[in-house]
Amino acid sequence: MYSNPVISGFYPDPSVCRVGEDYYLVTTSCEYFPGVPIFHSRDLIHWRQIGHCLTRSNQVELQGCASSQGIFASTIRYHEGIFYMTTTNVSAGGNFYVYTDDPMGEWSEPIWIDHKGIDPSLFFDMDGSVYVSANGQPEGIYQCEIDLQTGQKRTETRCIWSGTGGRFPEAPHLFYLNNSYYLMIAEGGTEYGHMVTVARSSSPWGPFEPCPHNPILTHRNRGFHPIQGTGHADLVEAHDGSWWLVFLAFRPYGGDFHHLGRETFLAPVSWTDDGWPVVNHHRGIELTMDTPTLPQHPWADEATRDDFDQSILQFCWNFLRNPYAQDWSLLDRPGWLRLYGSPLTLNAQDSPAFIGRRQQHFSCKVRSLLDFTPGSVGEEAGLVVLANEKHHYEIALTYLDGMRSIIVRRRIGDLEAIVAQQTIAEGPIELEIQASPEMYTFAYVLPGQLSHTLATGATRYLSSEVAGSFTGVYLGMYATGNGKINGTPADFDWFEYLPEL
Ligand code: 6LW
Repeated sequence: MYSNPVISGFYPDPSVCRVGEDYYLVTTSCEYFPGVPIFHSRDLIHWRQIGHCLTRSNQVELQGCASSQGIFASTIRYHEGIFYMTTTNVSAGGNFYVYTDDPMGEWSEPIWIDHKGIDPSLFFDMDGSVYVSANGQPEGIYQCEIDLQTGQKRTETRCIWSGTGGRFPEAPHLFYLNNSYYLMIAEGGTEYGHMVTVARSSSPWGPFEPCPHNPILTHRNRGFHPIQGTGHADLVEAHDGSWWLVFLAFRPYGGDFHHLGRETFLAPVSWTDDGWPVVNHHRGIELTMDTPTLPQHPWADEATRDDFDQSILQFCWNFLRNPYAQDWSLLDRPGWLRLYGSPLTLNAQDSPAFIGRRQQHFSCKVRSLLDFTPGSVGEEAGLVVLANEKHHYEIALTYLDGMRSIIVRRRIGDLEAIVAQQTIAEGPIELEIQASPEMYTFAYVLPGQLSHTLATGATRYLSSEVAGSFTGVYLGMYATGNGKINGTPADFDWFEYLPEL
């Protein structure tokens, strides 16, 4: 028995590999930095983040990239002691891979692959050949052989399969099993029509014979099911010989709106007598999966409070695009996270002074103690619920009419308005955002006083359907000078993320 999703929040397009009894998984990160989070598990159910594959700006150029662009789907593979992560920067450079012998450490500089399309995946054949497959145009799965040292092509690129007729054939992964080459892909696009299909051949170049019971996974015919968009999968044989599929799906709320993003799910795989994969005995995917599992190996719960007492940020924290070093510090006021607002606001397709984490639960509360006295008009700092630069809600301290004030602002597309404001006494203040499945509630607490609610904002207007995003909602801290250099630092003493299960 286990619960799905196994990694909640914006963690889509999961790819997994096994080394002994250890499992490693990576997901897409789009415009967020560091890029490509990497997780470790001993049972495929409980995952702990162990770092990121792209931690240096010269590995991942995200400057000015559009939201929901940047880094797309990644694949992780292990070969002869080395881990390889292939991915696409759709905003700068295209397909590349990095490698390491220690997934908890630093990854190499990018090795670029001369292959168009997205969703590159490496396959190491028994004869030492190394193949890259990815999607391409005209729609299909394209493949070439490469030199692993240089990324240089060794063969021409050619289409090896175009799928079963669904749109957007993508997310290819090639496997060698039972004396056949299996090619598993996604079709239908990363939304309600999403599906996983598979084909096999005696050669890595095909021709590929489709599985008679394709799609092997889809929820496109399960209207009103709490899980939708199942697709973009990767397959792994566990250390006990059982087989498992990791894949993305999302959990809409209040009709067809999902704001937590595409998440990572898990399902058992069995095989037909004639060697075709079957996902969860054709029963579809549930939030509670009643199936035998590997011996479970839960990790200690993450601390709900970050006191910023370390000199480095915890793995859950992300910047928007490549951050400006002068915008933040954990050292200038030890024990506090200090943000220096720049002229950039949350509306900028750039890197404003923002540090945030993914919302991973429909119901949760975030709180933070902010010490900030705006020095001049326009200076602002506070907490934000962010879908992208055109869809965000924030509660913040600023100067209004010459008075230190607390505001709540909502931006939905090209509608932006301050929906609540109050003058507020000097001194540190606790800011709170209470999230329920359909609503955010913004409040503040002054020392020794009760919580004071200021305003609300509906979750649906930050959903992927409304915001047009590939990502999910982030909850974070920010500062801005609203067009001017923000001279006054904004100090956050701690940040709490309190899931309500
Ligand atoms: C991913 C691709 C996709 O690379 O979305 O819609 C991209 N399909 O498979 C980003 O998640």
